[in-house]
Amino acid sequence: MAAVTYELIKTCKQSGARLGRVHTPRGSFETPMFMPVGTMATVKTLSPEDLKEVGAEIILSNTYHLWLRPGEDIIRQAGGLHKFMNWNGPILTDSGGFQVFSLSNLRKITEEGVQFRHHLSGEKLFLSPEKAMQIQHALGSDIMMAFDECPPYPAEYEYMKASVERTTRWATRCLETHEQSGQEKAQALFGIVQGGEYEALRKQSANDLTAMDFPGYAIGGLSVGEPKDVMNEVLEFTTPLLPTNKPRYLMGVGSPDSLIDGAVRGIDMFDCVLPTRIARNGTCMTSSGRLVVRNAAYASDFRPLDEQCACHVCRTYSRAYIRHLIKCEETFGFRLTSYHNLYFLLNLMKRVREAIQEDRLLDFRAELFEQYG
Ligand code: PRF
Ligand code: ZN
Repeated sequence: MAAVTYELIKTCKQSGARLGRVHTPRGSFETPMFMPVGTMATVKTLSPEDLKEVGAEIILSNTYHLWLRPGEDIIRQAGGLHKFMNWNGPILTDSGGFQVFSLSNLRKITEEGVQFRHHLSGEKLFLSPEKAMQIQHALGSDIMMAFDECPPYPAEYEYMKASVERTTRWATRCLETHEQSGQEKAQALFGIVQGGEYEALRKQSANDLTAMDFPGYAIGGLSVGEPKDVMNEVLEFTTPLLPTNKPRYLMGVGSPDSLIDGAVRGIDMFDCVLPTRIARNGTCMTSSGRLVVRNAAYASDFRPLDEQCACHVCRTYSRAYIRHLIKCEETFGFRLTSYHNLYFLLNLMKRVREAIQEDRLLDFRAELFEQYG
């Protein structure tokens, strides 16, 4: 039995979205699900207890950052990432592929891997499929991601084709490293479908990766600057290429509208820094759209961030108070907005699951878009 399995509960008759359950060695969660991002082994400003309170059931962390600091040996010595950070629920780790491309300078891609310079110190570093797997084995995440290349948008067809083929060869090397590690019952490895906006390349990527029988598949290379309708179109022709008995994960997507649009196209898992990142610059997700609580308009507004939200922050603190804290750069202010934004998104996913259960996800989508603006 694989470390991670997927159970399809039902398909929404109105939208085609899937209600399911993912089983991991550290518990199960219902899908569609959003994963908060804990890059540095912390979801910024929040404790594991807060994460449980806002409804997080699985979190994401990053191979790239934890490899550089504190280094995977220290996390191995701690007994793995779960113990190190005191989060006992499932953890998914990204492979570092994407972070190398988005953060580092002067990278050079070869068949062997990626050579690059540290985004802060300038130190010369090298990441390969084997290295990315060794680090993820040391971290002990429940779901590990294959090492891939996420090309920029737009990329020429010929470049994308060569890149997709290399990403597939890298996935084979990740799988071989995983099979030799003896960790197959404890940790699952997901493949990542690439191919940009090119249908033929998504097809090639999905066919080659599904032949390798990963326990789950991600769709990478989206939300990299392409228009929204391009992303939706790519999802429309890509998810049908993936097996129905495995989870599908759309990487790096987390705006409320995109979560629903992804679910409608058969996506089960999402992650994004968006809710926590915008929280730290004073922007809140609410049922009537984004609210920039740091704006002067809220200086003496004693209503909650979102009058329809039942979270602890909305039941306790005012816009005026939170605006004051954020204007003063008080860390408590960032904590309050982060808490609310994650509660808001995780609650949205819960409502999406209820709507799927009741075959009315398109109605729910219309209502939400109407209100959200
Ligand atoms: N690959 C990996 N991580 C990612 C992406 C990807 O393509 C994306 C794309 N939005 C986000 N995170 N490994
Ligand atoms: Zn709230």
